[in-house]
Amino acid sequence: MKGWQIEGSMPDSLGHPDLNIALPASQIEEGLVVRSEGGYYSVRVSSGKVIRSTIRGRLRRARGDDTSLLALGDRVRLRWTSDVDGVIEERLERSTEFARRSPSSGRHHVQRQVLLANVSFLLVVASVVQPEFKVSRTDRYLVIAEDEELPLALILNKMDLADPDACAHITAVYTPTGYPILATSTVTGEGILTLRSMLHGHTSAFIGPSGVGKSSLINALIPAADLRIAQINVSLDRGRHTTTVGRLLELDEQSWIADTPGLREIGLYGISRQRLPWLFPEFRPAIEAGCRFSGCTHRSEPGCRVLAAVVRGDIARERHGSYARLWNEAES
Ligand SMILES: Nc1nc2c(ncn2[C@@H]2O[C@H](COP(=O)(O)OP(=O)(O)OP(=O)(O)O)[C@@H](O)[C@H]2O)c(=O)[nH]1
Ligand SMILES: [Mg+2]
Ligand SMILES: [Zn+2]
Repeated sequence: MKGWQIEGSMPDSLGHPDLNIALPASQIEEGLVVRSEGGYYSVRVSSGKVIRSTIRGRLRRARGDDTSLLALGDRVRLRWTSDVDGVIEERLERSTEFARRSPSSGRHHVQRQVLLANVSFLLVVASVVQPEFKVSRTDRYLVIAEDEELPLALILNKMDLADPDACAHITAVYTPTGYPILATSTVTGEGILTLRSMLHGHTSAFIGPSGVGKSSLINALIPAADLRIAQINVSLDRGRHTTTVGRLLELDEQSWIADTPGLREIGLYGISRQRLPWLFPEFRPAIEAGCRFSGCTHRSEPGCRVLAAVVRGDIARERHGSYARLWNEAES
């Protein structure tokens, strides 16, 4: 089972319920989920110790439409069952969530999967080549992050392999969004110091497709992390994912970074067609100014200000193309 997937049946409690009730309150501690895998969670407590934990059955029954009970970055209350094991009693309120449509959703029963909790900064990582940059794929991540109102930046990695014209084109597509764009290379070290300063004081997450260099970037920032990275640069086998379990790593006392597995699928959850255009920041001035028709979907209607902005070059055609594709997928 992959780190994100906390599904299926688990024994109701691997702790001892009767014993737990009798334990003194001092045995309960707050902690941070730094890893989750197959129904087990690694929870870091204030002493720095990492406790292998399972989850209380009661929590599992309260999950509603969420396929994930806990996500990387969750703060929890944990009851120690030995000096290395514990049971999670409670999930504390989240300040932010990053969620997708669960890949195990049925046709009529769409479910949600929270991938990250309490993250204050999302770094959407893409590579200019190997794998090739794709606007449509990148925009899925950006749109979900916008929907959660998460601050974000776009990281363009593998600059050492990049063709300058291709980079200039990508930059031109995203400059109107206003998102910070940072060019990096783990080979030449380009952008790594800037990246480090951007992350300070945040709980950040590196998200993006497999093979773009998320783990390599984290290794460049935290050499002691020694994360597994792909052996070769060109991933011909699209099924290969080097990171299979998300992990939260300490950058410094005030900063954490989540390494996440490249996602094969990243579908929208709970985003309506009405909301979608607002999730493209460079569309907003045109939407606010008002199109000729009040119910304009900004795809092909006459008198549409969004389309006019595309023609003027204020919105990149590729971004509008992403919008049109996601519109088909969004909830009507
Ligand atoms: N040339 C070049 N190669 C890089 C760079 N960054 C990473 N790579 C290589 O790209 C490949 C994939 O890197 P990973 O760090 O494993 O990619 P990832 O995004 O973590 O991939 P998943 O864990 O599968 O999601 C590895 O062979 C890295 O050595 C870079 O800046 N330049
Ligand atoms: Mg990785
Ligand atoms: Zn319009």
